[in-house]
Amino acid sequence: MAAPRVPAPDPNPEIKYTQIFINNEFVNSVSGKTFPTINPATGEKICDVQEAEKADVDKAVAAARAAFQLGSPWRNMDASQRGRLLLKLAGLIQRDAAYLASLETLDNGKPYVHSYFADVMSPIQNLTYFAGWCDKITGKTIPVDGPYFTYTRMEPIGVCGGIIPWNFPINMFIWKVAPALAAGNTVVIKPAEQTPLTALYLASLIKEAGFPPGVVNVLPGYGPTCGAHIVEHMDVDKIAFTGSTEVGKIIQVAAGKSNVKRVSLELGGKSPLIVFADADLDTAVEEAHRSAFFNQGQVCCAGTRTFVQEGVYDDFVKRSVERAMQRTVGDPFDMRNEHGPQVDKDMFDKVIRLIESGKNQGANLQCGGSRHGDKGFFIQPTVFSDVQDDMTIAKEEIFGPVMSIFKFKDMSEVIDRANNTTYGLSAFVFTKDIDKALTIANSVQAGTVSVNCYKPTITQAPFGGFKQSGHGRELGEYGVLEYCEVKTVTVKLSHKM
Ligand code: TXE
Repeated sequence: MAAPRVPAPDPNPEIKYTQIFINNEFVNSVSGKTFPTINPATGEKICDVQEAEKADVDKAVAAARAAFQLGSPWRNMDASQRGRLLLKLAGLIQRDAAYLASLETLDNGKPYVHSYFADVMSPIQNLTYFAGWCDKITGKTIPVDGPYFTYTRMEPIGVCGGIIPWNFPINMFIWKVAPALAAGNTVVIKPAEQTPLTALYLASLIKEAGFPPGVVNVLPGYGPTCGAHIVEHMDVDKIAFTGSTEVGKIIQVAAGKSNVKRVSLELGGKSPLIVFADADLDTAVEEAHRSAFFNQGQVCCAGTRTFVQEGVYDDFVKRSVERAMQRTVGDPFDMRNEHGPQVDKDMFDKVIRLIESGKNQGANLQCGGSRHGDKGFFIQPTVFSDVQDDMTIAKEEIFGPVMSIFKFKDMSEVIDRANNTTYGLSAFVFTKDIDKALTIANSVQAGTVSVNCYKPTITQAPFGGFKQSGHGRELGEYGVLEYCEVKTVTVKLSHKM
């Protein structure tokens, strides 16, 4: 199959929208405050964006509530028409694919080709998938005792708050908005403060697609102010959050303290990637590399603990180091580069601190280990071997381009060690033996398991965490059901029938 053609990037995309989006209008913040967004490849400011705080959240929630009232254009709309609007939005994203991918690369720093596929093509697929759900979210009839007719209705929950991170800004936006709208909810969404620009452009496309005012509202701002107020708001019915476990815990408490709003959390991970000695080593090395370094390692389901069986350990380390050293790092608009900067200075500092801890605690630094270049937030692809389970890099989520390789002897040992973490998002196993593959698949505490591939997220299949990686599921049928309330209706009949 021929590789899909990627349109050329625009390294200087015009910044069209920097205001808050409420009721299908772009407006300034009530306080008049703004905040800067930075180009991670240079460390320079791109522009200032209006900063939403409590008063802006109140306005947005009121707009979303009004749009959700019974009798509103949105509530009266046929489900099939909701699907057509989602498809229209997908078409507009496709029309502006090169622009959106360029804007994302500018704001987030990820290589343009990755912006194009992971943050434009993938969201289009998601929208198309969830568009199909709109008129297929059905209830049941239930054979109850006595002269009654009982059925269930799947109803929208109401005003849904979305709080999203910066690692896949467009994708995360669509993961929250598409299933919420498919189920008939309205949305107030806060993009991450590091990457507000594509969310604001998407807002303009939502208006252009024809969604009624108030159905989607976009609030750029900071977590402890804007985000926290969405979470504690008494008129928000559900929060869907992707981000750190630390903030996930705060959100769950705040939801409970306010109005017991529904919560779904997709948090961090420390996922094991297990390579048995009988694995196809070429595949295992390449997929382990992709799993550790894709998106500069800023992936919640990255395989950040690479367990390799002793017979192939040295060979695997050697080949993984060669592959990491070939990784092309630099200007994310240059389509030859596979690797860009970390998203901001805080994340850069965190990753460097964790790399230093690996060096200090005795892990064997095979390559990388420092910053790349002299501007922006680039870090060299880094490989540590001889990593021990009690080292900080074995326990903390690094969220950077660091592969940590551990040695193991046998099945029961590797299962225990794989599960010895507070997280439980994904796991990966490489072996030619179906018995070993399924033993691992059934034993690891993880929401998704990939066998002989790195495939943690699939549009049609549920994704989410065990343990402190969160709860609730996104994508697939489970993803849309997270945005529904089940109502049971019972009708008294004159006699049993
Ligand atoms: O996350 P935060 P940060 C992990 C990863 C990373 C670490 C910190 O290990 O290094 O988290 O990243 C908003 N109330 N992940 O600081 O703070 C915030 O504005 C409400 C894994 O970026 O959790 C942003 O929109 N909202 C992860 C979002 O939460 C709050 C992706 C995420 O920010 C808030 C990102 C508050 N009190 C980081 N505080 C994944 N699961 O993919 C912050 N926010």
